[in-house]
Amino acid sequence: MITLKKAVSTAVLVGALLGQPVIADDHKQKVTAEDAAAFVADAEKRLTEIAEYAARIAWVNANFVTHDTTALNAQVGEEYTKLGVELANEAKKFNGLDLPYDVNRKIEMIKLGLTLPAPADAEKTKQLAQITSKLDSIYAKGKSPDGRSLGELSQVLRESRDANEQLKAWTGWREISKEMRPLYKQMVDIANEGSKELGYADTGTMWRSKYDMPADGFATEMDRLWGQVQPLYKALHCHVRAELNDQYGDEVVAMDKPIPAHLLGNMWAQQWGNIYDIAGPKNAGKGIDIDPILRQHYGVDKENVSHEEKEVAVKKMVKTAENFFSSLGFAPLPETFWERSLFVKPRDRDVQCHASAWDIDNEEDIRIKMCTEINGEDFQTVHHELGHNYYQRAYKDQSIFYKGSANDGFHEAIGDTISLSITPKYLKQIGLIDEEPDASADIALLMRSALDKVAFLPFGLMVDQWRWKVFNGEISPEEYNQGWWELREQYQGIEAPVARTEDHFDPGAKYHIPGNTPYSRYFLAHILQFQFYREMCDMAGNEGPLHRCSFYGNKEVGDKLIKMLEMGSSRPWPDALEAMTGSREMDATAVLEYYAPLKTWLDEQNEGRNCGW
Ligand code: X8Z
Ligand code: ZN
Repeated sequence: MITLKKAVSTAVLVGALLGQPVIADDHKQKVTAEDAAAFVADAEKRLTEIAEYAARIAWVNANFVTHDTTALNAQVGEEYTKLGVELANEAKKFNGLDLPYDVNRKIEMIKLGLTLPAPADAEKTKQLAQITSKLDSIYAKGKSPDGRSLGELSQVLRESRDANEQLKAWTGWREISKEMRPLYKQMVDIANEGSKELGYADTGTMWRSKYDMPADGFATEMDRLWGQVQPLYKALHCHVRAELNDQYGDEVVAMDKPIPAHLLGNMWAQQWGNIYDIAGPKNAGKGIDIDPILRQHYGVDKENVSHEEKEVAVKKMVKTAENFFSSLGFAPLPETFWERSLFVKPRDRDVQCHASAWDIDNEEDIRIKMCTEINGEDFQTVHHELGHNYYQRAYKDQSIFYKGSANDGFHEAIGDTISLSITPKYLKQIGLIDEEPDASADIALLMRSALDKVAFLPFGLMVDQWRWKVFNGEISPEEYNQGWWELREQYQGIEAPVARTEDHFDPGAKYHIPGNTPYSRYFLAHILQFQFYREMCDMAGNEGPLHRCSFYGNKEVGDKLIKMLEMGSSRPWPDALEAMTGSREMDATAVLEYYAPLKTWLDEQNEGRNCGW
């Protein structure tokens, strides 16, 4: 999450210049372009004032999840939504006026600013804020019936190879979200009412209107990109299922059915890198086993690591990520980043452990909040979060309306683009390994990466498919869970390991559902990061295979990246994409190029197998 959820999201969103619904204008009073400019200037001032205050409350709430901080968060959320709705309604009166570019773009941003608008009814606005705050806190405090945290349960999925143990962790976590169901339904109803008042058919339509194109066009765009990568996903799925079948037998993993969701090394089966030991190639060269290397490098390769030692190690790992950005020409992180961030799960209180990056004052006060572990997964996540922080700092001199990324997928892609450059060559350069494995390790390296990044694609797509259908009523509250599992099966080829009922609310066990963070951004980021990376590698003069390229230390590449980040959301996203890559279209061919050797290898392995589900 980019944070300031409620607060900064107004600034983060991109105006859908073409995607606006037609709103009848009764022009009772005559308004001019000057009025519009004055309105924008006033809105800018009011939003800036509340943003910092709301960010501080959200930060304290996420770092100390208690009854009182949750109440305070609801209160400021209510205030913020009220202002957002008031401004969005007022903005309508300028419809149809011929306005200068910036005034027009900012007005579109105001109309689209909120993630969950409330209707102009004080009681419902309050209710909505209380519900969303409560959902957040249920997730943050969630424990399985036997008292285990998400971190502990995730460790079982990551490390245990006992299907029963994994099943217990999987079902245990999903008990936390049962109580969310009635709240979620109420929230959907109120937000839809709010969206309708602003002129959108429903909240999902409003979400899809934030991409500088018509809402329908955006859904088609997502399908088009998915179509490009689907054959690669299907090949990976086929091979992984066969390997899981080898490990667990026909009883647990059938060769003609979707894969049971508890065996993929991750609570949501969204990234599968943790089952590399099972799914990795047996007959190809050896890759790099990064977890023990990191533990050794950061000094925690022993039993009984104290909290303090862990914090020191994590800060060093964050320093490594900072160093990559510095090598591209980004200024170092401010001292306050190190003083104010939360790096390790505290021992004595509830925090919102889901990793996030924050920009508290829209200037220099950037921070991360992570319950970091020293392992490959969090090594990547640290780069991901810093990508948000460097983006935030790059656009700090823009208007509050342009303090956001070109589209929300760009924000999610930057840190990941950097971490695609964590190649063996780079690891050797920074002293994590002594020798670079030769080309015989390529399939192993690509498989490790694909288990995370290719496996993620259909998950990245289905989460909002579900929400769009919930918001437009295609999935009714009586079918919340069934609808979720149908989409999981359709897109991912995954199934629940045990029967689920409408007593459960499995979507709620994924952070972004109670947190109301739109999810299409992550799907886009998984395409865009390869597009950016390919371009940056070309610039760096890479001549070898794409997946071996690292642009570490290349200031020319950094300069180009910084220029795009500085644009914030001042221009429609195709302009930013063009500035960076020369193309105005999102395009998955770089994903296909990156994994091409793996695809060939997978197709060989899959010969004679019955793929699909
Ligand atoms: O939520 C995140 C980041 C924070 S924006 C840690 N991610 C998605 C997830 O965890 O579900 C990154 C990848 C997808
Ligand atoms: Zn993120």
